[in-house]
Amino acid sequence: MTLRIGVVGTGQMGRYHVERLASSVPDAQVVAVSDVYVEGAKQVAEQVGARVYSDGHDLIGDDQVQAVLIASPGFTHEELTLACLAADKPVLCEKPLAPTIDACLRVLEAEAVKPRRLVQVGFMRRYDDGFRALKAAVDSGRVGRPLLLHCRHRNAAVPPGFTSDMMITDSVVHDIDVTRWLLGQEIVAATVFKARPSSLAPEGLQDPQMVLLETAEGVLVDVESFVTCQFGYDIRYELVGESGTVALGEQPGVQVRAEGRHQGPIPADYRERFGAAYQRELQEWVSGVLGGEVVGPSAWDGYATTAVAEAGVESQTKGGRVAVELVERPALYA
Ligand code: ISE
Repeated sequence: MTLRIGVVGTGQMGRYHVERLASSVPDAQVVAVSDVYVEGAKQVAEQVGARVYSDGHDLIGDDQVQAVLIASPGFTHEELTLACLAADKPVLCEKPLAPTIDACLRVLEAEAVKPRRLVQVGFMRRYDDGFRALKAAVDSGRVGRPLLLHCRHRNAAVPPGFTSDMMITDSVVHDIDVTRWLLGQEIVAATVFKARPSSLAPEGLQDPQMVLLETAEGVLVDVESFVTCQFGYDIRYELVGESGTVALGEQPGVQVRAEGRHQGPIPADYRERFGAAYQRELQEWVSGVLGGEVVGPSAWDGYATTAVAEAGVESQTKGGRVAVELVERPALYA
């Protein structure tokens, strides 16, 4: 059985997903693509023999499209996801589910009345071998009850137009998701601290920042967000439990991370670091949809992370600790 997929958005991420679906997800066929920049969509469509639309809604309405992957900019996610729900089509929406809490809640409300889940949010770290090994080690109880989690999230550079609040909503949002998934707890507060800005960051970008998250059971999580670190894509985690630690991304011996991105085993960006995870994310989504089940990160996960990110942005602008209050979790996401 083959799943016929329509991909909305053929920018960097959309193209990347189309190529992967076409080359390495055997049960998937990309039958349609759309982008407001139609010329770009045409180029992508030609590579895989797909139909082209300029409007994502037309793609969603195409009878040939059985499931939709949304990789257009975040501000379009809400209306496109709602359109997929209205058409009863499974949808894999790149993060964020939507940029505001209210928009996420509208998606939750629309999905919560359905008999089964249709929405999956693209938090790909959950599909990475290393992150799965980290979770397995924590769940095994080998290091005891989790107390602290240290996260390092460094990007070599960011595209033009990347703003200080996007460091939370586009970047730290992954660490928010990993925290909730790894610990199985919601986050109840966020505080953002601004470091002395790097002279190598673009004018006006507050880089780096330190984000302190507090979970419902009192685990403290610090996230370093440094998006112009120059040397490469450097993702590290260390969980501190009552009787030990589990680390991801560290290697034995002293590691000097400097002197150019090509030195040492440091990936250049998230596509290189998480290539296998993206691959598994797509494969498991396609197999799940074909089997009638969507089990990956849910609209609830999308809502909860946006709620924490919004608290982070409020702390960033107004200062101080901002509490997070979630609505009651609908039964569909129990
Ligand atoms: C991307 O999703 C990532 O994985 C990166 O870590 C993040 O910093 C980047 O801005 C994202 O778009």
